[in-house]
Amino acid sequence: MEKQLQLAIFDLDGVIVDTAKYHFLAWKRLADELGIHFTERDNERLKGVSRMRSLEIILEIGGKQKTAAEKQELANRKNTWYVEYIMQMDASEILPGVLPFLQELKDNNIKIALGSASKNAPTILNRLGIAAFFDAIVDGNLVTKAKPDPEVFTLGAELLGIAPEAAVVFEDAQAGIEAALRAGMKAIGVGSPGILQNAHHVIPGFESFDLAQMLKVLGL
Ligand code: B16
Ligand code: MG
Repeated sequence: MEKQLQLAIFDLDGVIVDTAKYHFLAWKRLADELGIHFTERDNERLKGVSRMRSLEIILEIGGKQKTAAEKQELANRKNTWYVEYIMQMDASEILPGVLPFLQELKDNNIKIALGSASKNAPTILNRLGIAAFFDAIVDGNLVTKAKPDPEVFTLGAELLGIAPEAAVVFEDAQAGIEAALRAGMKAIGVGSPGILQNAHHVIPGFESFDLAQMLKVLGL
């Protein structure tokens, strides 16, 4: 069993915790200052997307043009507010079933990695009190290429010396499922099967999901 599956890689936002609501509050505050009408529906387009690309999408929505220096300042301003929100987070925000699943993986000597676009990932894991579960943390500070590029997942496996075929990725975004498949890894979608069509399997969340089920749905 260990030979077939040695590593589980987790996306952060939408899989371990729902930070999208805090991203929305901070982007909304920035959009209001810029006189741009930005809705929760628009916010869906920002999930899994980098900070700078998210800003560019909002500017596109508002039909605004900014210089590179102005964009950097706006992205920094949003991030300052976002960090204020996430500093209030605690373990109660870990999505249901995640903690026992991480513990079960650890108890069974399956390595755990993070594969997230967020530059704030280490802060969030620390706030949630789960940083110690992770054998490798690959985030927006380490990789430059956004999902669906596989870099964020391949780097985690490389750091741990594990072959991609022995890794499974948990992802809530279609671009992340594609990245996992391009990396040659197994992909389990977290969310709706309608959206995450190419995944090997889709679960609604980690409640009532365990290692035995994971191996079964992956045919291992
Ligand atoms: P930051 P994930 C992503 O996290 C979020 O889904 C996305 O909305 C955000 O813009 C991105 O991280 C960058 O976050 O501004 O904190 O660097 O889903 O890849 O875990
Ligand atoms: Mg995500």
